[in-house]
Amino acid sequence: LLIINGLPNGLKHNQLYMVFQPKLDIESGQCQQVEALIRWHHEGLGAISPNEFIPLAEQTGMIDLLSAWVLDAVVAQQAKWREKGIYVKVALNLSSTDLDNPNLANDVASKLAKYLVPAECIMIEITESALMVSLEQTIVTLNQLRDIGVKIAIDDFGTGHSSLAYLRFLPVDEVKIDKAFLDEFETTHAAKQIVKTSIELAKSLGFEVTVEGVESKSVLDTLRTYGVDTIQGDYFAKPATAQEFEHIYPQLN
Ligand code: G
Ligand code: G
Ligand code: MN
Ligand code: NA
Repeated sequence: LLIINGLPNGLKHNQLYMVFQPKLDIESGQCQQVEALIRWHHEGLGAISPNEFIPLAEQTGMIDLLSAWVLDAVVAQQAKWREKGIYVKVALNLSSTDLDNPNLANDVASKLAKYLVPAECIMIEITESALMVSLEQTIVTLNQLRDIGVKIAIDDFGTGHSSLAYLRFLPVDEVKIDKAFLDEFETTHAAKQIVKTSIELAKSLGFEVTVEGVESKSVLDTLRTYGVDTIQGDYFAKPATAQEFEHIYPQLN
């Protein structure tokens, strides 16, 4: 918990920054989107994983501060890239607390206006479990975001308890199959079947499908036969700083 008390100071002293992992179109291999992921290089402790500090930020209420910073950083970066002729959508991760905030859609709209970035350039990834918290406000917020033109992706799909049958009533554009299934993909028949049938059902219900955690060519080749739209994983590209991404971007197009 002590770590999280250092967050405001960390933000002030530029210890936090975003990295970007390409999401590639499986047909063309082109990078039309990236996922923005936060990193914290703590002055005393070195790199702290978001797996550690995001839950703490949520518990302490500091997530508001953090997510506001992420939103600003992502949209500002988006504007810089557009000036340089790099046109990629950026997906950012928000937590359930953010979706419970009745001002979120307004905050997003103001940020887009501030940096003159079109709403279609931004996607919001929310976990399945976030959907289950405070459902009423969450649905209101999601609909407001869709009205603005922001796309919504369900992250870590398959780990929570939502079903695709239920998701089709929500303003959801994309489903991201959880990495956990990919870890077992080649060793466990069940994991493979879950991925395969989730993709088929999601596609037939009209969702875009991303598979993340792709680490090998053999997995990629199998996924091609499943009809996935977008793939993300270390096999193609690891999360990169904005500057690194600008260097690899031409090779991904
Ligand atoms: O990038 P990495 O694998 O270390 O991310 C670990 C977890 O932290 C993932 O579940 C990811 O969704 C989450 N995460 C990464 N960046 C952000 C962020 O900016 N905001 C939120 N809320 N979660 C993030
Ligand atoms: O929970 P969420 O989907 O937001 O988490 C995304 C995280 O997954 C990112 O931090 C990213 O670093 C990680 N990730 C994406 N692809 C791979 C991969 O192929 N291998 C591993 N080990 N991690 C990955
Ligand atoms: Mn994500
Ligand atoms: Na995920």
